[in-house]
Amino acid sequence: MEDRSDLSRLMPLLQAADRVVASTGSGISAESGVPTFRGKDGLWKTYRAEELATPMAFEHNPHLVWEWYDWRRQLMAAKEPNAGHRVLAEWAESFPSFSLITQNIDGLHAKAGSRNILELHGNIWKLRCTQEGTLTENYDVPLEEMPPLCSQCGSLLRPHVVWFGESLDMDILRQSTQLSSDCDIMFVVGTSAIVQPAASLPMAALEAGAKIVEVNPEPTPLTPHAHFSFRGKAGEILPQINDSLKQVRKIGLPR
Ligand code: BJW
Repeated sequence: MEDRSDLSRLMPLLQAADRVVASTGSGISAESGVPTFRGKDGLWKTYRAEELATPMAFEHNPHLVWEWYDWRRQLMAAKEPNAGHRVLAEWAESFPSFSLITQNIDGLHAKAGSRNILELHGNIWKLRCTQEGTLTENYDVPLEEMPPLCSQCGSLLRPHVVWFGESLDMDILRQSTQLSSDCDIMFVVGTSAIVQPAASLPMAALEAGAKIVEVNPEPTPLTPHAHFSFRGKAGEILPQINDSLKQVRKIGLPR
């Protein structure tokens, strides 16, 4: 059986690839110290998602939900991107076309230097007026008023994130689906691959004939479908892949 973690098999594909997409989840930020959602140290081992990350929870108790987000903002503000984020930022210049799609709201890809990031689940550093829908960037930690109110109309602000049962931004989802269906290689990094519709993007890529490269210390529902499966941390595996790619570009593929 083929070794699905064989870098020498991946290199020719990567060297020839014109359109590369990376789709990331909370696992890529784990080495920066941002907790993932599920798993043994996941955020929701301590906080129940149904209580906090839903529109109903916010309607019922905005103060409690905002306390959770304010705590997470404080935690994230102090974190720095890691080697995994930095490789993906570098890849914008390494391929004819490179696109970055993330489920993360922490802003660490941007902090690493990535641009034009498709943020499927929003961004914790943006606040949205519940009345007018206007967006404001806000980096205050902790927030000055709790819960925060719109400076224009005085209505309640909410985090600009996508909660369970809410629709994703249609334009971002459309672009992400299009890029996934049009790529040669898709890297799927640090996601449990269970939350929809994000989990459907690699399947769209697969159906369109792309190669799937998964980077995750644990198996996921995507693993059986992936052409390559690197079982390890993003901050270690992505630099290894990047170093091999640079080597191959410099001295050519071994005969
Ligand atoms: C490492 C690592 C290292 C660790 N290196 N890797 C039944 C009822 C109601 C709804 C549904 C239903 N069935 C399906 C749905 C739809 C629902 C859904 O998918 N639910 C599933 C749980 C089944 N989806 C939605 O509701 C979405 N909207 C939607 O579908 O609208 C239409 C609709 C409406 C109503 C009904 C049905 C359809 C919206 C989803 C929004 C998700 N929002 C959150 C919160 C964002 C805000 C916030 O952060 O507070 O997004 S939930 C949470 O999960 C967050 C994440 O982006 C998302 C994905 O998590 P992720 O990133 O994969 O993290 P983990 O923890 O799951 O995995 C981490 C991975 O990293 C692990 O695999 C580790 O091994 C790995 N790892 N260290 C690399 N160093």
